[in-house]
Amino acid sequence: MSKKIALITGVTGQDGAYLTELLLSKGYEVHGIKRRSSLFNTDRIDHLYQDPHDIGRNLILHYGDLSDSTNLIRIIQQVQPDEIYNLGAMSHVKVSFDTPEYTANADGIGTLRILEAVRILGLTKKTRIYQASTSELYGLVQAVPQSETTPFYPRSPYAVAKLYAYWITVNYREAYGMYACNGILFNHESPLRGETFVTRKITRGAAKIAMGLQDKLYLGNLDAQRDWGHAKDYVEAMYRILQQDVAEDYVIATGVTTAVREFVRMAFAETGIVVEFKGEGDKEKGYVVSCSNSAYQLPVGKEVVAVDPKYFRPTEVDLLIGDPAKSQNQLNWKPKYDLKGLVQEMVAADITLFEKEKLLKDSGYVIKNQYE
Ligand code: NDP
Ligand code: GDR
Repeated sequence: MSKKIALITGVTGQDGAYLTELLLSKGYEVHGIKRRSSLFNTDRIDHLYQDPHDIGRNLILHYGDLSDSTNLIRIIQQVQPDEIYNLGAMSHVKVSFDTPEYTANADGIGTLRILEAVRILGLTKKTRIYQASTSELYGLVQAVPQSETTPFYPRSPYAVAKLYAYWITVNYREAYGMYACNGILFNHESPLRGETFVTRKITRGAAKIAMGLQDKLYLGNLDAQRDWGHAKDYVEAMYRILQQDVAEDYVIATGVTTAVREFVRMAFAETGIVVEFKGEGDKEKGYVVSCSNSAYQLPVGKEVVAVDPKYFRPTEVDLLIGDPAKSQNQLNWKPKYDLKGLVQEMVAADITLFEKEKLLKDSGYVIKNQYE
């Protein structure tokens, strides 16, 4: 049997990297769409990438953008994929308030462009499409836990764009009989998570503070509650969603929710620092209660976390907790990681990352600071 061909948009992102790894391990030929950038942007998949001159390579990258139908049609025509995973998106909720039109174009209309390309090229019976939908669709809490039947109430330009993408996927499935599905994925994280999402910001901050490379960590709303899983588990669910007899939409979640504040405590605890919070709202701060970190002793009472209202969102999503019953029953999907394991892996990876930085700093090299 000839090998299956997959096309991934957003291949350079967190999920794109784990999904590429998974599909390659299953014998797929994987094509990815990457954006042109003034710097290399393939860090997350460089370990999988093969020299373009190698014959028989099974990971092939194409330049493209979800805002440009011409390149999408050309690439899909050339690749003739069995499966398309549409993971490309401006995926930062807070930034979507700053770039709402671009977000609508890439995240909303971008999905239409993919569906329409498949239709125009006559591939509706051949190509299966996965759309990266999101728990942000639930937005303002209507009911918990949130399932496939819970009403949507998006709370950001990002979520509104993704709502369009959700429904246009359903519409193309119903109108043209396409195998097109939404995975409504709740937050999923990993050491590859973008540095400006809250979990990674916290694990990086905890690692740097514990190593004497940073003084304090500034955060926004500590009360928000999220259902956090591991990206490695979630790409397995994406794959399974496209292997069913009938195309359907699925919630992918752990069913456990945790506040940002608790994530902070867990991450610092991994470095030997016990943090306690005092105060309220934007006056709330996190203080060191004890420090058993052998490498770098922090004094008890030191303020290591503070709230900066600049990270608050104009409209917030307060509580997400998913009901994974359908995916457990129909996809036989169950996460392998729990939150503790996820936090441990993320903090350990960031400590390793900053050990390199510390070595350079101690040897007299200037380390650049990157703030968010
Ligand atoms: P990332 O932000 O890590 O990756 C996004 C990817 O999309 C990157 O490869 C990025 O390219 C690419 N991209 C951005 N804009 C465009 C564009 N205009 N055209 C083509 N590609 C573009 O996101 P994740 O991997 O975390 O998420 C994957 C998808 O799943 C996204 O659609 C996200 O909205 C959605 N999602 C994520 C969840 C999560 O918790 N991680 C939960 C639910 C849904 P570049 O590297 O050049 O920036
Ligand atoms: P989210 O993830 O908005 O849920 O979207 P993010 O990690 O950005 O925020 C989670 C919660 O933490 C609060 N928060 C902060 N967030 C950030 N980024 N920075 C901070 O300093 C901070 N302090 C508190 C936020 O207010 C929020 O409540 C992610 C993205 O991956 C989306 O693409 C995806 O669709 C959803 O998850 C599911």
